[in-house]
Amino acid sequence: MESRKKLMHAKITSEVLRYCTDFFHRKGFVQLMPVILSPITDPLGPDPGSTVIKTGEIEYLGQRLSLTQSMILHKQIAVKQGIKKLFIISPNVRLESPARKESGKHLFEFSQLDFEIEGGKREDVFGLMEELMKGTVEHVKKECADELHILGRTLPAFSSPFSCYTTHELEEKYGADWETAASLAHSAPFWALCHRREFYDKEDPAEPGHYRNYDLIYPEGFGEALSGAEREYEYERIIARIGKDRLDAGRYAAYLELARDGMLPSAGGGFGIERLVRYITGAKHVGDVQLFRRVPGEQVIV
Ligand code: ASN
Repeated sequence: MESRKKLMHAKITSEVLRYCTDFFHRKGFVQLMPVILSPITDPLGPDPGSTVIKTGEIEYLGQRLSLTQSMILHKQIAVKQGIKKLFIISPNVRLESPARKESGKHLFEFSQLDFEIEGGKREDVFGLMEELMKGTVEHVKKECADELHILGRTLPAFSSPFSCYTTHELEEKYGADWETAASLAHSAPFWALCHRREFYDKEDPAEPGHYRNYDLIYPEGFGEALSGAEREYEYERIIARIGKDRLDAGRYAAYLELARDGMLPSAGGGFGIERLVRYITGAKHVGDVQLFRRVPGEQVIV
């Protein structure tokens, strides 16, 4: 059964990739190639909830290069270079603590579908993602009906718009660690707004201390699907945020050089392909849907 399951997960992953890729092409997005090594990558923090123990790095011909943690900074640069709507399916390496082994949703290597829209607003991302989620689930139900049946997974049809809460409301109702409890209390995906996060997520100019960002959360306990935001794009704001986060500005020199005369306003987000497949298949652990498992705390076999 285990090897049969692996084949079913591989087929469903393939259908998810096919649907998502076609969807973004249909909507006029340009598909970019991923970057794997760069002097700059997403700092992934400061985030009190983060358990990434270090950024993967190599030294090559005298340059220190990081393994991509997400394509966010390159997405902003691509928008500045004139690509108005873009997406990338990119490998992300996040060297998570072994304590994440049992979370069911953490991997130290996964594929993220990352997208960005020049001049985009939060609402543009909501509309796009809700259509994509519904479409992907319908597509897999149609193309992989036998697999879903054998896996014992029934997926409800859900309707737009998805429910929307601020993280302040969620914390009040479910406690500081709201994600799993709120996810368990829902049967359809929902949006969680306003997190204190990385420097590239826009702080609301009308309400300092509040952020123009969002997470999409899967229901039934599956937790976070996507994170994204409207972006900080003005040089002074970017510098101020990097300073506030006590990041080493020198590490972002190439990005800051490009940002000096301003990035362009944009919004976007990214979601893990494996987490989407886990939600669709109802797998216990996100590593179960990978053909080559990358679960923190587990030995890598191949
Ligand atoms: N992909 C996310 C974004 O676009 C960033 C991340 O994965 N940390 O905001």
